[in-house]
Amino acid sequence: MIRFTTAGESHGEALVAIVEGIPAGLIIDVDNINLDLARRQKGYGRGKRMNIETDKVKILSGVRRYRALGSPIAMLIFNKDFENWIEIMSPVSNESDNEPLLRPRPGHADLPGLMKYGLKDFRDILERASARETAARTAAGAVCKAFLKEFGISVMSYTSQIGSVVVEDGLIEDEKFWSNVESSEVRSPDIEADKKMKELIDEASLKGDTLGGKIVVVAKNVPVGLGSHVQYDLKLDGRLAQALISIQAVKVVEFGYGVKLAELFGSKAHDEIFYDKTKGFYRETNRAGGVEGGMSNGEPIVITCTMKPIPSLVNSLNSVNLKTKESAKAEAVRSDVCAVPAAGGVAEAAVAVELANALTEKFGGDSIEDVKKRVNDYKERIKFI
Ligand code: EPS
Repeated sequence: MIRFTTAGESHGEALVAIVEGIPAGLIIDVDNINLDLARRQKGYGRGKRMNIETDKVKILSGVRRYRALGSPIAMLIFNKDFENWIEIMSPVSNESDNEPLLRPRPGHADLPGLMKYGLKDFRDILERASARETAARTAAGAVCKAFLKEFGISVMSYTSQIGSVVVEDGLIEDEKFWSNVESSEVRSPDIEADKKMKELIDEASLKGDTLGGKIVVVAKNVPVGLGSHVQYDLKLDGRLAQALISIQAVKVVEFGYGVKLAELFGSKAHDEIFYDKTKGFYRETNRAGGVEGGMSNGEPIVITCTMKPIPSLVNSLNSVNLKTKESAKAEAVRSDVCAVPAAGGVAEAAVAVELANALTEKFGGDSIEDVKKRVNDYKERIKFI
């Protein structure tokens, strides 16, 4: 089983990720993890915090001489900004004379968190609720991506919508498509859309407003049969959906045609099955998005995530002062105008962890060579059933 946990507050000293279950022998390349962290920091519409941080991981355990030991891999990402917050965030002193945050932001964890945990200053909630935590998830995901790569499985993402600007076609088999994505500041495959998205982000920024959008995550070369139809919590789509919807601001997760399926006749909603002597079973469409009956079906897994506009607005929404109970504008805290491009890398990480977990569930873990052998045997068995 591959699983991970994270710790850390946005302006605390560091973020922590602990990944368990990575088979021994897997090569762990810190530079690759750092590349994913850098991708997460980029994106048109990011806030000023990203000028302060240069996220890099320090591996504390579970790796020796570049190879996983099979023991928990603990990783640390220092928050450079901590030095500006030592007084406010110190776990060992009470010297700060900072006023508590009292005007909760609608759409954020501030108010429900404060009520649930019986606290008085909603900084105690926002620090952990912040999307800063996704840096730790990205590090965990990068380790899982390295594991998946051993089996030829790749996980990529692109931005398909920001505000009202929509990218129509996802030519996911086209290499140019992906190189456009990686060179676009909004991770759009379409140069025209890239321009319009940036204009819209500028407009939102000028108005003190924010923007959401859609990300498409694509996992290729996933073997048939990850996940299972036999129990609700084994279904691969259910597990992927949970991992993705837990990303800050993600409100909708769709597989393949997703919500569009509601308007179609059944005859146009599924992927008919064909057989060819050399290819074996194949499909001409991928409306299911690579998952049928809670199992991967060998087609690319295609998932669209909708992200709401970030609820930290410079031009704040109406709220209430927790002390006086009078109407007041919500606290305006530093934030991003649009984090959709950054969220692509986070969504890749979430998918990578779930796929890596499902892979070890089916084929076992412990040693990377053992897993490879079992995957190859299985692929041989199902080749021409
Ligand atoms: C983020 C760091 C945060 C925010 C953002 C994401 O840094 P700071 O609060 O110091 O500006 O920029 O978090 C949010 C959007 C949010 O609502 O919490 C990051 O590292 O991604």
